[in-house]
This record gives sequence, structure tokens and C-alpha cells, in this order.
Amino acid sequence: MSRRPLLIMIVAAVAVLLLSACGGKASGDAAAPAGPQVVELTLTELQFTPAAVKVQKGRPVELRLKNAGTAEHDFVLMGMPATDIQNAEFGHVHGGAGTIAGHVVPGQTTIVRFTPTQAGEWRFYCSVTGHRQAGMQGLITVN
Ligand SMILES: [Cu+2]
Repeated sequence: MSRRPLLIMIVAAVAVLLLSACGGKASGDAAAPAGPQVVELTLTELQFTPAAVKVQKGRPVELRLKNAGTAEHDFVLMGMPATDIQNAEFGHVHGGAGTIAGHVVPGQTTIVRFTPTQAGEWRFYCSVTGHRQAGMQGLITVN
């Protein structure tokens, strides 16, 4: 008589193990990422090409900043709600709070990553003295 509860416990334990194994597999499949949205911007004197880009909300963005000019340039985007921000300044990657930014010297490509969390439009620009005023800016649309 005293063996019956033990048998029930063993059956229950096996059932839990099987369920958790199935659950792990299912969540692994569901987590298969669609991959980042790769956006390439070419920086020259004194513009971004293209000057308008579109990305999807909630999907990671990999922003590739290619400096095809002869001067140093950067990319600054302030106030756009985003998570997982990885800024890159002078080759040093760091987390960002509110500002998405990347600096790139001539002939190099700097990669900045972030995930936009809200639809809308925001302006980005180059913060090197005089560049924004000369027209080095653009628009990012999230939808
Ligand atoms: Cu510039």
C-alpha cells in the first residue's frame, strides 16, 4: 500500500521532465530571430546618403556608418525611444542612455546598434562643428 504514492510521484516526475523538455524546445524555436535590420549610411562632405531611412519598431537595427569622405564625421540621434543601444565612439563601444551615436574617421566603418521601441520620425545629424548647419542631417522613420 505504501508503494503506490511513490509510483505516482515517479510518474509525475517523469511527466514534468518530459513537459519541460518539450517546453524548452518550443521556446527555442520561437526565439529564432529574424536578424537585425541592416541600414547603411555613407558619410561625406557634407551629407548622409541616403538622408532618409526607415526601420521597423521592435526589431534590432545594425547601423553601418561608412565614412567615404576626407573629414571625420559622426551620427547623432537624440530623443528616439530605443533599447539595447550600443554606441561606438572612436572604436570604443558602450551603452547609451537616450542618445544613439557613432563616430567614424575617413575610410572606416563604424557600427551602432539599437532597437527602436516607438513609431515616429526623428532627425539625426553630424555634430562636428558646422556640419549640421551645412546640411549634414537626415530623417529616420520608425513604423
Ligand atoms: Cu560631418
